[in-house]
Amino acid sequence: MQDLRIGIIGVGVMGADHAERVVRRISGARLVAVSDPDLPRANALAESLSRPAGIAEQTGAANGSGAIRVIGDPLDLIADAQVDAVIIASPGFAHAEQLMACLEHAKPVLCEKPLTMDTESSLRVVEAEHKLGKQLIQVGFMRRFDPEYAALKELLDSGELGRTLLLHNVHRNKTVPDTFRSEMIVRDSLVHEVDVARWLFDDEIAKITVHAPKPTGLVANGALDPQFAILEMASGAIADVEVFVNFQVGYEVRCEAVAEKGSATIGLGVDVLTKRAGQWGGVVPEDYRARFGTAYDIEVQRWVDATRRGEIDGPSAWDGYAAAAVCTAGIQSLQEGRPVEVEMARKSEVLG
Ligand code: ISE
Repeated sequence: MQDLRIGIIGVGVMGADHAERVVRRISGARLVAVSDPDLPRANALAESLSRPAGIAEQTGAANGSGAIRVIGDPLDLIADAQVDAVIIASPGFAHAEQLMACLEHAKPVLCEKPLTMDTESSLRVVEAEHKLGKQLIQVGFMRRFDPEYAALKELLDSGELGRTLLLHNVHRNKTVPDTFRSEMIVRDSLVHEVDVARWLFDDEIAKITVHAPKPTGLVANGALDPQFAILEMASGAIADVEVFVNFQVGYEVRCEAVAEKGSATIGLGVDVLTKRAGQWGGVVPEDYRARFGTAYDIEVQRWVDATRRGEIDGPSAWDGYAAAAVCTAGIQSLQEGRPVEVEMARKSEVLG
């Protein structure tokens, strides 16, 4: 079978990380094109990845992949006959149009979260995909591919601990850029735990309350950071989430599930404990690329393998839509200071 020829849209932090992953670590796929409004950035990345690793002066093929083209307009990349499948790592506001173009050209796509910016546009994407009669969209909720989260899911699903009653989640970033405002904390960060709660409970979120304690004094842009969300599942279970994106220390993501006959915690970061200079401890990862590197590798490899079989293997457009509906309600809760019911269509009505 031929290698899957991949085009990546957006080569900022995550897109560049995926580009390197596809070129250096993923089998059965080749990176053939990138697109980014920052052309010098796209050119530099394409050039560096078109060279074999470690040989800076030489140009030409890397892993037998050939040169990586830079295509200015993301819609041209999607339409390009040499691109079989697309990774969207552009900012969320660009996703709806790019996803619709992928559907129009029948291109399988791995789309970073959020699926789109709000409930309505996400539903339009779900409906357009459904009309095609084939799942082409997978959403980049990478926690589902992290070995620790996967083990937690397996344990909870086994029933060994009885029914799961509560989830306590912590999601902390070292810092974020000034452009990262209160709504983005919901739509781009909390959205991960929205998906985790839906996935671990295998249930929809019926109501969300987002509380904003007095913010840290260390952000200049007035963002409400940290935030504390309560997610009420349709079945009556509850998840709470602390999101704190200017924690200063490093990247920390934890999840504790409390069940009828025990609890289980992941994300303690207990790797190598060292003792030196009168102190003991370990390392806090700098960011999500370090913490979830393995999860991203597994996610992209499984997406490539599934795409070559004509399938998806991970969170669907529906999962992206459900998360968008919860985040839309979450932003309203943050603005109005009250719990907000999640408004979303019934799955059976949309997907039959
Ligand atoms: C970022 O976009 C991510 O997806 C990270 O996983 C998350 O921790 C971060 O808050 C987001 O900005």
